Amino acid sequence: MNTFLHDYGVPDTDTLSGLILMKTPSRLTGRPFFTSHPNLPFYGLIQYACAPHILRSRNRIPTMALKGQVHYETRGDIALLTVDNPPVNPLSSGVRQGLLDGVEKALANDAVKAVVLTGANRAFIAGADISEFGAAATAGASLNEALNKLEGSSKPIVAALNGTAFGGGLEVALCCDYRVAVATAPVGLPEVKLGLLPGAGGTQRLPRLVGASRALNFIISGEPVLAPEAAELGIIDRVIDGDLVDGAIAYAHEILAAGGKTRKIRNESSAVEADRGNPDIFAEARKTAAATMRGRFAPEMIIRCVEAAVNAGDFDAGMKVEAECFAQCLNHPQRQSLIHMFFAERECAKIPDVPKDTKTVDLKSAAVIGCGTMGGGIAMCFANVGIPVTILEMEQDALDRGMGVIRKNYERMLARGRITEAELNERMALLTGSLAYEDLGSADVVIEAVYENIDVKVEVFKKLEQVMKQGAIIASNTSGLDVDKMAAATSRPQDVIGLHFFSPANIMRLLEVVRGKDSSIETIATSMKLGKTLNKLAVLSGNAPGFIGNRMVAGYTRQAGEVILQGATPYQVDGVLTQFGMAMGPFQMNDLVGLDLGWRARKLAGIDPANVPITARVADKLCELERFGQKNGRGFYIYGDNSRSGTPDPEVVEIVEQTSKELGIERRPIDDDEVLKRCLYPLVNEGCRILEQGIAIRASDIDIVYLNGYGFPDVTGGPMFWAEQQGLDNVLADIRKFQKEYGDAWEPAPLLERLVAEGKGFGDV
Ligand code: 3H9
Repeated sequence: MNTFLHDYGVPDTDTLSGLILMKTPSRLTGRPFFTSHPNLPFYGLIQYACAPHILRSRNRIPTMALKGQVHYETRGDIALLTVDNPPVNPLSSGVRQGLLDGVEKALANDAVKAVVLTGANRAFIAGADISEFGAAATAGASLNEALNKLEGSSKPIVAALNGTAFGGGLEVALCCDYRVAVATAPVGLPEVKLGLLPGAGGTQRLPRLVGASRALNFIISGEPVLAPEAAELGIIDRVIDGDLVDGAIAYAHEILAAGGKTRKIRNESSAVEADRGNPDIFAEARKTAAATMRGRFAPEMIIRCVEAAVNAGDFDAGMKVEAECFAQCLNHPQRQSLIHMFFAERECAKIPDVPKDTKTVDLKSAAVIGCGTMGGGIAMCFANVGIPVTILEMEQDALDRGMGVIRKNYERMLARGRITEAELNERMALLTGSLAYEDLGSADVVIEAVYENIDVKVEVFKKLEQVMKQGAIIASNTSGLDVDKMAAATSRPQDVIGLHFFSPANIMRLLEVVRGKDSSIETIATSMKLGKTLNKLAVLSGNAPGFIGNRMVAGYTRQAGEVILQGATPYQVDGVLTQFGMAMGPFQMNDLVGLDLGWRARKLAGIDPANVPITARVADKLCELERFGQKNGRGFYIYGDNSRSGTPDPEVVEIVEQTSKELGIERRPIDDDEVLKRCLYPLVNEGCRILEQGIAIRASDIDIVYLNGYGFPDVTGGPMFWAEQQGLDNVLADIRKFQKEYGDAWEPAPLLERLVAEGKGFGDV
């Protein structure tokens, strides 16, 4: 019997028993990833889903011990059950068993008339225990048994949501008769973000409660709402002011006073009956899913489940469809990638030599140098979270221009309804412009975002050294320059760090935190915490040219440049990569960033056109024709008025063909498979070097960088995870082939060779 399916009560269907269980050796380790123990098949599945080092670090050793508990006490005629499984109360084995035991105990006690179920810690219940997916068999009740016990109770049960009620947590609440919550409790069914669906009855009970259309929006978006909005939707019966448990007990007494009726959602059918015979609801949901979740597998499964809730006839028939669709999601590679990303996001906050309890500074004020695209965006990040920020420019004109752009950005957000006018005014009031370095001195953190040139930056650091108060963090928003050189311009290198924001800084979630050789652990810990405060995903990188992201992307763009000279067109390359799932192709990216940046830098440096790298020749020619990219409406693509999606231009293809001819390169058809491999494998090869040199702490950190900073598709789990799924041996074989054909730029990374030779994966590094 499959452990996860058993624990969560999903039937072990044929589809499931043929799951990944006995399929192929693990791409991660090269070893078979199933075990011979009859109770352990899913241990293999999770090995497939997560990098092994993550598994090891999470110490998921097979154990029969129950995890988590549910406390039982009585308060008068009410039994109070409190889920306790820190930090976020997932439905681990002990919780499932505790729920079952608690309800049984309450039912057996004649003095108990009703039950209140709540959570200790900061959550009600955060859902199924994701770390149990595929872990060892656990003793105790399955989720199904626990839920049946709750739903079968003859005494009313009130779920009292003290905090997060997500996924299986909300599904537990939906098996209770009534639901109350504190106003701050987030309520949601985020399974879709993990490539799953609410598989504990959520797809069947929610439509019965709120109707199919609302349920579909709620489940497909995966976005949580706060309790007051959940109450408006009809999910929560009452929002409680004051003490939650007291309020819930009072609510239970009201129910008892009114006759003590139970209310089982499974028996409510009016909402779904009203939706029956209305296929538009599902057509609309499919349209939304296609627009917002392109290429995702789970949304269609969700729609089928809700269709079943409406049309299947009875509740149990709908539950059967849900179980089958859940199993398909569980079995899907997208689920593996997305769960890999879930753990990877949490792992990247963990830095081996920076203990969790390292002292950090509370950053209450900030300064930014430069009010251009990057500086302005970074200043907005601070203002968005209520931190006052002083912005320094050299000239009043530049300052006015920069502040104007920030205001325009906020006005655009206002027009789209993303902020209110009051918020716009509050945020603008947090921004102070200045032309004098002295005005920055009292800030807790300063980030320079000046021109990307090491000499310019060193000069800025010398000035900062003079004005910044002791203990302030002095940071550079460099995208790849030497942080140690900047630190050496000060007498306090321990306070210096790189904070590489990605453009547009106020939107992009990634923040590369770059530790210099002397950055103190306090500076590192404070900077990682700052990332969280600014709602960024902070990844620590070592100080090496290009850090993690830009160092890897160099090979990617170089290959894209090469394949178009050898026979592909920019539009073929972009098409292949967007088809793979990238947010945009390399030439679309060039147009977005601006082709003129490199061209101007080369001109400034006086580089002879004959010495310009061949892969930059086409872009330089386009610049000579004043085609700078999106900024002036023409680059590799032509952009209509204010349009961000360009149309291909035959003139560009002619320029590419002409350039091949000038360089004596014979053009030939290059198939899509080769285009894809030639663009993506340099990421993997360089990623291996970055890992081996300790610039990234773990392979999954590289995945995080690529997903959040470079538009790599999340359903692939990032370039390193994706490479393991292709088989590192296959990747290496292709890289060796390319080395023979295209030279030593393709020399395999030693780490890649070693892992393949030893049959290991990145988790073994
Ligand atoms: C599901 O429910 C399926 C069912 O429908 C069907 C079943 C048949 N399990 O994020 P944080 C860990 S699918 C296990 O840093 P925050 C997390 O790894 C599930 N562990 O805190 C971390 O561990 P560590 C649907 C979990 O306050 C620690 O808790 N539910 C789980 O920023 C703290 O997490 C979801 O998708 C879990 N479910 O955010 C909810 N959740 O310290 C997923 C967290 O060792 N979770 N952990 O690194 C979240 O969205 C956020 O964690 C939450 C707290 C909002 C709860």
